[in-house]
Amino acid sequence: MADEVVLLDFWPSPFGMRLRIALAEKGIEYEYKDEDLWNKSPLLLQMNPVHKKIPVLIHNGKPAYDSLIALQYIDEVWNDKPPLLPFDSYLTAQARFWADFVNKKVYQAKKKVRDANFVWEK
Ligand code: GS8
Repeated sequence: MADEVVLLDFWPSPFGMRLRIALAEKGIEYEYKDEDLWNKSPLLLQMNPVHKKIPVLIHNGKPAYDSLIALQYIDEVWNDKPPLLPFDSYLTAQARFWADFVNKKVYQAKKKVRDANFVWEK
């Protein structure tokens, strides 16, 4: 039976983009579902009941969430395709560091700008 893969996402999300790139790199076919984050679908609430956030990767009915965890899941499950992370442990550690840095610093900075209702044009 073919794998059933669904991605719950929101198109501008950098976290969703991670998984879209990973799925494309691995050549995995999937169904894309764009969520309205102001009116979350019952499927999102059911699949990610703890955080209620996108992205969620649903593989044969089972969810994997938090983009970095889902990324690792994709890499491990579709291991017949070239790996997403380097074999070298030091390079893998560096890649993980920068991914975590983006989560904690870059995204938070972007959120502060957005929340300050910054006006670009006057
Ligand atoms: C972050 C997901 C996230 O913030 C990950 O997957 O890496 N650490 C997580 N998702 C946001 C959309 S991206 O701006 C989200 O779902 N927000 C909805 C909410 O907070 O209710």
